Amino acid sequence: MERLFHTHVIRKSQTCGPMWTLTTLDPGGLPRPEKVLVPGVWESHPALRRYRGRGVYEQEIVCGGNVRFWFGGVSFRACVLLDGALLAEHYGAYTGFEALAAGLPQGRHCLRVEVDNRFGEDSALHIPNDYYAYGGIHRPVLWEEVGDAYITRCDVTPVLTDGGWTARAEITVRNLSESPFSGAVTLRIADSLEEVKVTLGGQESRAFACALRCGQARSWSPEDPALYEAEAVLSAGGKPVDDWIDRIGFREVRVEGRQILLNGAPLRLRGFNRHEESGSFGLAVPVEAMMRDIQLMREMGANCVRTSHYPNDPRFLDFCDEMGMLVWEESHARGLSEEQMRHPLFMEQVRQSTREMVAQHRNHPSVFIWGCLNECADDTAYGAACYAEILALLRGLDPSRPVTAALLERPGGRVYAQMDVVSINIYPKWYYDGPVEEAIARKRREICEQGGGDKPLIISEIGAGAIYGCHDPLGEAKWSEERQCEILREQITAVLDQPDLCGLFLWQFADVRVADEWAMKRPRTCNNKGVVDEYRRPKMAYRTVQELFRGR
Ligand code: ADA
Repeated sequence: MERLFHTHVIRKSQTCGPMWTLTTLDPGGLPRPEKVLVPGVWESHPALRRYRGRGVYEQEIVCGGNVRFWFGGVSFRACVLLDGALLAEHYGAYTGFEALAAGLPQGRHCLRVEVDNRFGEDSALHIPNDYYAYGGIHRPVLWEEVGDAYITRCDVTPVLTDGGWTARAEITVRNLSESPFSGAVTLRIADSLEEVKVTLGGQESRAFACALRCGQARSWSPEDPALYEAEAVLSAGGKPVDDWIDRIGFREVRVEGRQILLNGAPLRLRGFNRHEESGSFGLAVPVEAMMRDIQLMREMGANCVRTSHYPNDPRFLDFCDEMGMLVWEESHARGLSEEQMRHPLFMEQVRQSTREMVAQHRNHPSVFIWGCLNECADDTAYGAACYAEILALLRGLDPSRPVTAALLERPGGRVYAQMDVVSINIYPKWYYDGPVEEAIARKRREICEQGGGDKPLIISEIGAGAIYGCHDPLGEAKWSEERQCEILREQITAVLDQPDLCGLFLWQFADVRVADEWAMKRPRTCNNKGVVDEYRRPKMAYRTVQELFRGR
């Protein structure tokens, strides 16, 4: 399933069967086509552990009429063909996309997805980096039969007024036919219902607005994550023709002075950075493992997670909604210099990741803040202009959430004043010596000088490495579990002791594989700063974090 609940009752929607035929096209691939499981990354196949190249996935589907395929995530270039005709192309592993085939004759059709994870000139965001750029169809694929008019989106924003909650909605309807469409769309949330007339010209797509009073709705919060179904039904001539079901929660996020308020109460963040990766499954994290990750983080006393450094699987966000885990979600981009930001495709690829993230995930109540451009060149005029544009894009797409960006610890930052919440990544005791308090104080001074002193401040990364099973009873050797515990103790205590900080996201929840090009900086070709290793075996730091997080 693409989500953790049914998204359609009227529309015929199903997941493509799990077995696909994979043919690899480049050296180091498979000698002959093989059956593989989707979702999955090809690195899970023992023979393709280090394959970087092209792979063709094929499957036969019996369908007809207007068929809408939905790809939750393909890493990281995709080209979709049906019976040899091109339906869609997509760049970027971490957001979904549609491929539409209109007016198909009923019968067997060959769906072919050409996937490519080679680095190259056309890729500004997927580059050799401190996490792995996997290959494959790593999230579910759906196929749906739709009529000429169907719902493509339903955005719901909870608004708190004197009389309680109101749900403001925009429902986008698309008409595939050349002739005009006229009908109605109804939106139902709990006991409230609202109907809006829909008229569309030939081949037009448009959003229709409505507002539902949901005065009695319970608020969503980490302690009581109350969820509601929002069901939009499109009808023509009084008959239902399509539907769109999502889950929403009523909560308000606001910045006031140096605090982030959730339903009026200040947030104290104690959480983790987490890459979407799990042991031998790579980027195709099974749902069972997603849920367990949240349980592990919760058991350590965390109340939030940052989806570093890209949008995550919507099922992970569904779990967070359900379990009351707050989420910082960010669009894709990590650690790019000004030169890399000047890549001719850089901005367009970041804009696309940002637009798709907000369009696809805005209804998740757990997402309390949007982020972008982790550790890029915020210290140059050109870089700062890129930040300004993407922060403005985020605000324009969704004015209901604050925006931020996790910035590298270095002097000369120019974008603090442009963010609703200032966030910094710092590694005292790991990359350099000196007291943690001093590192924070130094950063604070700079932020104040650059116009960000009156804003909330989050330590978006702080942490230390340890190789699972590596011990030094004296606690002196870096990479030992003992030393990691010591450093994390100092870092966490220093941050949580400062009441005017909003809190921290530890770097990181679990060890992750990194690009081969990073191997000389990263033992085991992994980023080993996890509190658990890539198989979720707890390091000694698990208990340390638990003691410190739970004690607050
Ligand atoms: C940065 C970066 C992370 C990771 C981390 C580290 O802050 O944002 O992706 O690379 O450093 O481990 O050094």
